[in-house]
Amino acid sequence: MLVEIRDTIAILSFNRPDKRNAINDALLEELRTFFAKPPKGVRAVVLQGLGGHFSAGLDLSEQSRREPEQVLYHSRSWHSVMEAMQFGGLPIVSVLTGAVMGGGLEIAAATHVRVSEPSAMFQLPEGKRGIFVGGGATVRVGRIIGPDRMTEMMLTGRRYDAQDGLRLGLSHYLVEPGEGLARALELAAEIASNATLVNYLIIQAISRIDDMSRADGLFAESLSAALSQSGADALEGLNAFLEKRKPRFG
Ligand code: 1HE
Repeated sequence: MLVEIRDTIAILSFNRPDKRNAINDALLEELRTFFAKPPKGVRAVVLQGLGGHFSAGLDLSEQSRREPEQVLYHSRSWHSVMEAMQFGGLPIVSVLTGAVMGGGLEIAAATHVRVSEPSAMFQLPEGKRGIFVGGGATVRVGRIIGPDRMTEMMLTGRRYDAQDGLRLGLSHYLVEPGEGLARALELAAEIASNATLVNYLIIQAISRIDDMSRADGLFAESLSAALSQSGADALEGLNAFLEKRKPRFG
């Protein structure tokens, strides 16, 4: 995986184009290492796949016959990386091109803002490979498109195109061919200019509140508001608005 730091943005690029950026264990570990300790000063991440495909999912060539226990650990190791991505505190903008399949879609679903190009194809082909999903799709993809649609998607192995992906929320933006990275960088810069604590709360609180009862969720929202509205950044945001200028957060 290539890592390039541009100012406050880290650009991560899957770089196995001849394997359609299939995710082998080594690549998964590179993601884990990056998100376990992101370089200082990085405020947002852009994640893309080189060679026209985001990722064709799990590297099937590494999947020899496995015992249930090994599959359990393997799936849990995907889960821990996806959790680190979704809840690590760094906003991630993904650029979705070509195959966004299986584990590729699971990774995309752990990113916070998804920009697709017209080449994007969304699929969960696991059922066709004789396996179930194991990288978090039931929770993340299921929440985006709903469990009913995910059931149908897996049973039939259907492929959604970029327009469908946009309509269903698998991507948030659909841009012209070749413009995904530029749009993702613009969005990442916009996000990076927010207050760090507010980005952190957006990432942590909204998804967790979804797991809570209504009453607990409302209380968690108030606590998040209390945390965010008492510091220097809240004062700066207010002053900048009143002085008709762009805020400068610490
Ligand atoms: C791969 C993989 C892969 C391609 N693992 N090697 N994912 C899938 O079931 C998707 C499988 N891949 C495909 O359906 C197609 O490759 C694509 C639609 C993505 C691209 O098609 P195409 O015609 O551009 O390329 P290709 O000729 O099929 O593939 C080019 C090479 O990449 C070829 O290797 P080569 O050595 O013969 O050149 C392919 O074998 C290789 N390749 N995809 C390994 N996935 C946490 S659990 C998650 C579970 C899953 O993700 S299961 C779903 C896996």
